[in-house]
Amino acid sequence: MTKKALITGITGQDGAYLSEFLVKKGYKVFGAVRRTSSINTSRLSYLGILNDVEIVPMDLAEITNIQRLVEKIEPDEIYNLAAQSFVQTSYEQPIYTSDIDGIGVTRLLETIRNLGGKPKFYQASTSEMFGKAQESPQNEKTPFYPRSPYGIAKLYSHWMTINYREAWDMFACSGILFNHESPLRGTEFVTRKISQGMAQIALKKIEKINLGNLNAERDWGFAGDYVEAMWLMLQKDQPDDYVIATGETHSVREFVQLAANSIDIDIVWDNKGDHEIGICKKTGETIISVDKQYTRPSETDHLLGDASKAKKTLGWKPSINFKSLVNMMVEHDLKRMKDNNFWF
Ligand code: NAP
Ligand code: F7E
Repeated sequence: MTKKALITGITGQDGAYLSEFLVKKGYKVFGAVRRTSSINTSRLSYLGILNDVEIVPMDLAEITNIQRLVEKIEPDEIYNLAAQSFVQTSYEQPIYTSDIDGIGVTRLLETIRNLGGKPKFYQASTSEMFGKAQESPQNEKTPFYPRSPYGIAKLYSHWMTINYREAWDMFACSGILFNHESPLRGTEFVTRKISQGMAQIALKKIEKINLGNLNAERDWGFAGDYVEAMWLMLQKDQPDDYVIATGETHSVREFVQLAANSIDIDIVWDNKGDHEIGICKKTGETIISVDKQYTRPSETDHLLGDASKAKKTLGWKPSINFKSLVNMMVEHDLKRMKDNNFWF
């Protein structure tokens, strides 16, 4: 029988890649979309799968909506990817972020519990829960120390997912995913901001990119690899939680350097802290500046994941390395800009 999957957050980066993955596997995919003045399905169109999924209206703020929808669709698997996912915004909208990223998950879990606990459930947890990392690398046993309202809301829903698994015997998994990026990444996240900025510099549309903390270190992987891990978790006999990461960490400065290399620019760094600049070696022009508006009130300085458990138990491993990821993102942005394909 055809399996049915309900994906919340289908209009986002991961929602698009997961839809593509599940459609290829033969699933009937339902994609929950919240009401906005213009429905943003551009990522699904970009991957050429908009007509292969069924869009259904659902907001994580509204439990009656969730209940009616899950009851009607009777999915075999629910992937909860919907969230206010931008850390910086969570400092300005901590209550909204807590409601959607925290309580919203409990709304879904309660719905499943009331329906006898049938659909398997995937929760999009995050390395932001490690925040001020207590050890390095971080694995499933590393103590949490979130540093933002986003990380705290996600930690609540992570524990809720575990609690519903233990209390109500539900098949609920939490994937602790480290940063994963792609050409479909939102333009406010640092990787895409850099790849898009470099493409604009190459085509002489802008002169420089303003960034925040260049020293922050992240374990960056490719989103297309990470959605497979979500699916693998729900195919096991027993539900569990898994760290998904590449096992390599790089600074924002390194990302910038490689992205510049992709457009044949070598960067020389000058000054320190808030006054640091990145200069094009050939022309002497400043192409990177630090702007304090992009720094955070409390930062997650260093993340490095240990995905040994996922490798051993799920047979999962990443296929794209850091350098290829950076090149892929800049190349896509260059092509889109040359083609005047402003889908983002
Ligand atoms: P994203 O691109 O920002 O997508 C978020 C999705 O959530 C969008 O489809 C958005 O809809 C939807 N959404 C937001 N508020 C909603 C609400 N109230 N009701 C229903 N839908 C709502 O995020 P992503 O990068 O794909 O990440 C997917 C999930 O993984 C998120 O939960 C994120 O927190 C988590 N995560 C991401 C990473 C990463 O590195 N990407 C790492 C760990 C965990 P609109 O299109 O209408 O805005
Ligand atoms: O920041 C620094 C910034 O916004 C990465 C989300 O998907 O991954 C993502 O959260 C780092 C931070 O992602 C700029 O301070 C410097 O240290 O790209 P980001 P994030 O905060 O790591 C986790 C795993 C999630 O779960 C989240 O949903 O880069 N940084 N300069 C900057 N960041 C931004 N956005 N913009 C800058 O100009």
